[in-house]
Amino acid sequence: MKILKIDHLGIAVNSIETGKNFWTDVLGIPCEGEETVTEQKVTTAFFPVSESEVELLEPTAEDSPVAKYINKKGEGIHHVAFRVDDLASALAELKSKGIRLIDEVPRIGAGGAKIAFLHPKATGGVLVELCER
Ligand code: CMX
Repeated sequence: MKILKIDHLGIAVNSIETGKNFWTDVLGIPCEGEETVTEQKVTTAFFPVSESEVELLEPTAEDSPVAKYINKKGEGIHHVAFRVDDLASALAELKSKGIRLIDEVPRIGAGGAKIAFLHPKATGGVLVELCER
């Protein structure tokens, strides 16, 4: 598998409206747009920084994985996403190495990207997303 770059850092917030003030007003990074990903029960907002992005994640339901995370750990860094050249083959390789996958097959995330998550118990405590655009 080939990791191309850090695609984005996912940050869990209670409210994008409130949370984005730091990124836009203080750091001066314009918001590229918001999108609700119904399947993931989150609304996302992207803030491009050079070749990577910061992604704010606001839960849209109490049983959203992001709501569960905030309830347990509070707002903050939720996941790191790496861009790969071929997600399906990366997942096959990781599976063959015994890495616990949350998503065995790619699914569609924000911006139409193919995404898949690796379980934090298999990565040293970090929720890792792989994405292909
Ligand atoms: N980072 C690090 N550890 C995490 C974590 C995270 N984001 N989320 C959960 N964990 C840890 C928990 O702390 C817990 O550890 P302990 O057992 O040591 O306490 C363990 O993982 C299990 O967590 P849980 O609270 O019981 O939650 P679940 O097992 O029900 O779900 C997870 C955890 C990672 C499988 C689930 O959140 C998931 O499937 N995530 C992937 C999907 C996702 O996060 N979508 C939102 C983003 C969508 C997008 O970017 O588009």
